[in-house]
Amino acid sequence: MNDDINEVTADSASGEMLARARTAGIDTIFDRAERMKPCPIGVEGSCCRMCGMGPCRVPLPKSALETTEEKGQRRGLCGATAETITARNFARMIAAGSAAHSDHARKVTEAFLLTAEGKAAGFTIKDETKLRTLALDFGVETSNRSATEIAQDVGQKALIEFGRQKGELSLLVRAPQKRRELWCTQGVTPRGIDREVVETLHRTHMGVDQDYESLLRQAMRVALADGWGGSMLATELQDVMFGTPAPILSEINLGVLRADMVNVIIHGHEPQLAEVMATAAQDPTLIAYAKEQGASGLNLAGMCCTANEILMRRGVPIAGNFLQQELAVITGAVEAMVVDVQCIMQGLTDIAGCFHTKVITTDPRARIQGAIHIEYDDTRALEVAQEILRVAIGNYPNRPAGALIPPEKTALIAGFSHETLNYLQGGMFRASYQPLNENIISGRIRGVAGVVGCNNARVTHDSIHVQLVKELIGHDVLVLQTGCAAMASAKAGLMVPEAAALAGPGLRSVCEALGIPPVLHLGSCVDNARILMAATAMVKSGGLGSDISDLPAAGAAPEWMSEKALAIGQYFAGSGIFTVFGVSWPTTGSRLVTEHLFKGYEKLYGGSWAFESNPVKMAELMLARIEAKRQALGLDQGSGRVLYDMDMRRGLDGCCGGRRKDMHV
Ligand code: SF4
Ligand code: MSK
Repeated sequence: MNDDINEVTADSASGEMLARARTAGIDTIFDRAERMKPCPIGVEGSCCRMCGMGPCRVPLPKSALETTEEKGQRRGLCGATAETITARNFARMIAAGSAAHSDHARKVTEAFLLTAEGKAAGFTIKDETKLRTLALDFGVETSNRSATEIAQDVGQKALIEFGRQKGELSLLVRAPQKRRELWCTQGVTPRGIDREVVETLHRTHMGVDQDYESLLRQAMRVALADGWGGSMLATELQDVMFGTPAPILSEINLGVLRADMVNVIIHGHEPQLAEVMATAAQDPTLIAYAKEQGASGLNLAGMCCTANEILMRRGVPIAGNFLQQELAVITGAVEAMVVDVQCIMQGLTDIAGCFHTKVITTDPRARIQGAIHIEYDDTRALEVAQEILRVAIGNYPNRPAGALIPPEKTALIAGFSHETLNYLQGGMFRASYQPLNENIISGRIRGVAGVVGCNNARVTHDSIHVQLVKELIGHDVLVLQTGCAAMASAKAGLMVPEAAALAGPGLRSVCEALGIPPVLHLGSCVDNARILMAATAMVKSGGLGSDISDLPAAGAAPEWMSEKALAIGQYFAGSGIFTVFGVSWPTTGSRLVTEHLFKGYEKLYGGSWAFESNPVKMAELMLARIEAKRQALGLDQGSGRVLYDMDMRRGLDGCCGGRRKDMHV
């Protein structure tokens, strides 16, 4: 067991709870990670379990790699090569990640339709402007029609996206024209979301697609169906129903739990139940019941991406990110851990058994042995939320005497949706990405980075995230974040305007002028679609090329663990963004497959993958990419860092020696 807790987690609150667990002899994911090392064959993607003749293991030989691989000597029983096996495993992980995001989107679409039909009590259309914009993308008539009429048509059209058999997904229309043409040329334009997932599973079945380049092409198609399909739909419909996020102040870390209140943590991904629970937690009858039980009130806190959803729209505080779920229970101060889908550790129920915490599952797709199940239903959402809260309140008297809540909590500002970024830069009448582009052109901001993804118990919790993000902002790169990555930065104090002091001089001056942090929280895992929208808006604003791949931008998931993160990285790459992952890389079992993803994709898509576990080197890779793109755009050739006003912008075509011909496209 690693006695140096600083090597296990960079977060002191987590460290305190881990020490408490170890003193009490409670096993956590951190202990299991030390006892059980990853399978060396599985970690490189060299184990095939696609049929009953396997598993076939084709590990990378320590020597004579190229000779062995090129001769195709590493084969499974059926003759499948190491390349086929590795590419199939990779494609399946991406299909699973895409399926998770997209099944989330399906549930949201169903709730949206019920809302439009007036059958989901408690939900309304909160952002009619966004609804009307979405309607245009779906070709839904909006003039002289009520919001509910439009919403019904939008909901029906959205549902069709999942089962579409031919043609292409509707929201691809949002991507830059050049990118859409490239997808078409490469044969990766996604059709229906479900179709791409099913086809990926079919192609990776024993004895079907046995050409690694073809498999990796389908892996791209299914990932694009996630990014520009499932995830984008989820984000858009959630915003319409629950409100488009705007900057909001809140707090994060285990210190948001309250010693004197009934603590309820809501954990998972889908926002519907969390939204109504946030409403129900204000119910005077329930607060009175909590007081009857000896508490001073009800305290709702979030965890993982459900947390991000209700943080972004309601400012509900966050108790922690992925690796803190067990640690929250170990405080002994959590009456109920309410979960829906994705990233919920089965180990929770074991730990809850050591305390009084009730783990409550709410989704029929995600049952856990040892948990209480109270099923959520859109048609009786408030009723279910109230029932759950009553169970939690009734559990308060069972809280053990020795509950220990670490004091750490940090302020953060969240709520930076694509629309907010637009508004912040120009106000209501001149909302635009133009100022951001101009700051990039002038060199005050060198570029933009999306740092996303999970925690991973194989590396020091939060440490890689925070080091990477500090490096990037220190080099004047504006950082956009989602998921558990955003929470790591928030806990480290990087999501308040004062964090601009850690940024390079150019980025600092922009943050100070706008009053924003140098690290912006864009939301949950599905909200990576907001990053795609922001990148597209930058292209369409002009001056930075004609495609996402022209932008001085890069992506990273330094502590990834989920298959969803791989799907995100893949659609980033397919959208033209250079993307670096840390921890471990799942195709090292095949040099050819890895090379295709790291170099071949660059030629095919103008975006590619890279792997680097060291955060400083990871930042160097991203910065090198950003600088290379700046050079390709002809930036930094002379005039120094200046902010352009309107007159200067008008004169740009004539004064830059033709190096910015694309300014007004
Ligand atoms: Fe082995 Fe081929 Fe079956 Fe995979 S599909 S387990 S390589 S026999
Ligand atoms: S919750 S997918 S651990 S980001 Fe979206 Fe965090 Fe990764 Fe789950």
